[in-house]
Amino acid sequence: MKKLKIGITCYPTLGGSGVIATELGKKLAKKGHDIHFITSSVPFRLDMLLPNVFFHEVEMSHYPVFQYPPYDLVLANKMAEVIDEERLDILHVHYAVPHAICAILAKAIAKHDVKIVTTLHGTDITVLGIDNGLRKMIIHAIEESDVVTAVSKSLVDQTRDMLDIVSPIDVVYNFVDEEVYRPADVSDVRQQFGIAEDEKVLVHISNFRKVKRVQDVVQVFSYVQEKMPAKLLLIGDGPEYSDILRDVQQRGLEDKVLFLGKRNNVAALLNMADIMLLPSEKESFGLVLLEAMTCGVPCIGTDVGGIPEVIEHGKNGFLAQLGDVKQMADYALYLLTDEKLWQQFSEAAIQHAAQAFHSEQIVARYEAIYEEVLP
Ligand code: GMT
Repeated sequence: MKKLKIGITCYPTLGGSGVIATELGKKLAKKGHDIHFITSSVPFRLDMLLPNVFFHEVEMSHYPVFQYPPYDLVLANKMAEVIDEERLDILHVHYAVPHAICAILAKAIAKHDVKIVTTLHGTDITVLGIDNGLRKMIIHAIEESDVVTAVSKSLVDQTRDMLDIVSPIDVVYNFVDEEVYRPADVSDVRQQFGIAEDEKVLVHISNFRKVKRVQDVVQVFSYVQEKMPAKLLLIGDGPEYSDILRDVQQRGLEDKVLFLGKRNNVAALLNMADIMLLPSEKESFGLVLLEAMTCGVPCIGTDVGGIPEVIEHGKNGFLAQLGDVKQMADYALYLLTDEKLWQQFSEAAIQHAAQAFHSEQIVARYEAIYEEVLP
C-alpha cells in the first residue's frame, strides 16, 4: 500500500478511545505511514522514538475576554495548519464531538484536500446523542465525515436508532498490542501485592463513572469471598471512588479489596487475575475485556451494548443481566471452583481474541478504509 500521511486526533489522556487511537498510530507508523498526532498533550501511550511519528500540540492561551477557552476552534485551526503544511491524506478523528466537527471546519479552512475518517467510541453517541444541545452537531459530524466507523455493531445500531442516521457506518472492532498483552508468569508481582498462593483474584478496570457500576463489582466480590479466599483489584479512578471506598469499608472488606488507582501498564496486573468483571450499564465495546482475554483471563460482563460481541457466553466468559450480581457471582464461582473448566475458558479467550480482534487484521482494515476513500 502507498505510504500515507495521517493526522490523528483523540483525547490523549487515559481512556479506551485514546488508547486505540494511539496504538493505531503506532502500528500504522511501524508499517511506514507518517503519523501526525494533533492533540492537547502527548498521548500517554505514545512512544516518541519512532522517526515517522510527530506530535502537534494544541496550545490553549487563556484570554480574559473569553468566558470559556475556545479549545475546539484552536484545535480546528491547528488541524488546518497541519493539513496544509504536512499535506495530510487522511485526518482520522476519534469522537464525533468535538473532534469530527473540528475536522470538518479544518477541512473547510485548509487549502489542501484531506479525507476525514471519524471513529465513534460510544460515549459520543450514548450520552451526548440524547443531549439536545449537541444532537444536531453530532448528526452533522457523522454525515459530513468521508467515512464513519464504530467500534461495535451495537454502537452502529444505537447510532442509527438514536440519531436517525442512514449514511453507512463501518464496524471496526478494537484491538490490543499483543506484544504487551499476553499471558505471563507474574508470581513475583502477586507476592509484591500480598496475594497468597491459595487466593483467587478478581479484577475490574474502569474510570469509575456511574455507568460502570463498580458497586456491582464489590457485591459480586462480596459473595465470592464468602466461599473462597480471594482478593479484588480495583484499577482506575473517577467520580464514584469515594462511594465505592465507603461501601468496601462498610462491608468490612478493606483487607481484601486493593484500590490501585490509575495505572498505565496493566498487563502484569491482569496476568495476576483469574476473572475480570465488567458489569456496565453502557459499554460500546469494553476494551478492558479484550486486554484481559488476550492475557487469558475469562471475563464476566453484562449483556449490554457491545459486550456480547466480545465475550462469548459459556465459551470464554459469561454474560448476565444488568444488575444481576448473584448470577455474576455464581458464574465466577462456577469457573473458580473448576480448574479444568477455567483453563478451557482461558484458552478459548486467548483464541477468540486472536481470531476476532487481532491487531494486524484491524489495522489492515483501517488501511483499507483509508485507501478506499482516497481518490
Ligand atoms: O468507557 C468510558 O467511559 C471511556 C470511553 C472512551 O472514550 O475511551 O470508552 C469508550 O470507548 C472505548 C474504546 O472504543 C470502548 O471500549 C468503551 O466501551 C467505550 N465506553 C462506553 O461506551 C461507555
